[in-house]
Amino acid sequence: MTGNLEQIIRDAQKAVKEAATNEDIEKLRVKYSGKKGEITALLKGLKDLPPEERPRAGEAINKARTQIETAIAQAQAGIREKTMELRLASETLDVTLPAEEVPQGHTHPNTIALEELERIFIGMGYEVVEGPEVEKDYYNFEALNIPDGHPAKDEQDTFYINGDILLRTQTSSAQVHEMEKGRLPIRMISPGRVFRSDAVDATHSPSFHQVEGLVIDKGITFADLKGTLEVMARELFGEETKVRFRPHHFPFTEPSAEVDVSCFKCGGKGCSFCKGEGWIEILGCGMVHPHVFEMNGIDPDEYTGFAFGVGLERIALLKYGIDDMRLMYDNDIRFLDQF
Ligand code: 2U9
Repeated sequence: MTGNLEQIIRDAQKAVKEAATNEDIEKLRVKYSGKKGEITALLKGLKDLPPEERPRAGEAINKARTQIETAIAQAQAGIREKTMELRLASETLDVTLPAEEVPQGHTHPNTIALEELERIFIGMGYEVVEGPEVEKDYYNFEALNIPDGHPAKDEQDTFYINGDILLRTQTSSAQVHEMEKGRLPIRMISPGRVFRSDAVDATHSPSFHQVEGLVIDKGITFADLKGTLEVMARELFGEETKVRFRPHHFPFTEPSAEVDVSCFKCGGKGCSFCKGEGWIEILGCGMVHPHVFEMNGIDPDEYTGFAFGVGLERIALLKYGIDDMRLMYDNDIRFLDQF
């Protein structure tokens, strides 16, 4: 019996030593201490021994069981330790390696152009005031001297929501809200999205962005308008830029003008960019029409003012030499990545 036990212990210890995985160990535990295990069988066999031999045999078997179970527990601890070592080795971080590059977002060319315009006008003491995109006919047309039946109203293919509620066709509507507050003087720009029922092509979109400016104070003249837009043009397109005012007509300004800048590609000599003209049209402007003042409760004999409107996409396309406005709305990463 004792000889047999010693053999079992030796075999078990050898097998445990050779076991490489938790599964191997578990098999050995079952083999020796499981319900049908060798040690369990010996313990069950005690009852067949003469009663006087049972205590000694029982003690020997229990000692053997403890020895085998201790070997198993040690082997399990060893495997746990080895597994942890392998895991730590495989998860080791080299903190000196350069970090993986995370793709960065880019500022949209429209946003770059807007931020530049805001910087220029804030620098001249203007406030930036946004207004609602859904407007009443009054704020978009009537208060800007565009009554029902006026050709300018029919020309601007307006998206009507219902009755006299529409999607604004110009951000001047935000400036009417500001005039309505009755706080003068006003020095403001209104950037924002506008809507016109235009077919999409390289230079048109049913939704684009404007920045419109409005200055109202006592003694404001066309010279102030010219000086302001010259500063803007030089900041936007470079110190050498010249500005030209051509007479035009808008219902909300009188007199009105369209403004060209000298071509910043050829310096005004004429090239493919300015189509040989030497000049590039950038905006419309004028002195606020007396009717607009009267509609908004401002005395045109006491106050004068100027206004201008810039198409933001137009400025961005010109500045970055982009030849198709549709690129501005596609959100193609290959386009946006370049800014
Ligand atoms: C008030 C009175 C007058 C704003 C003005 C323009 C001229 C103009 C266009 C530029 C390109 C629109 O985006 S565009 O198609 N705008 O030419 N806008 S004067 O005049 C105002 C504004 C507010 C109270």
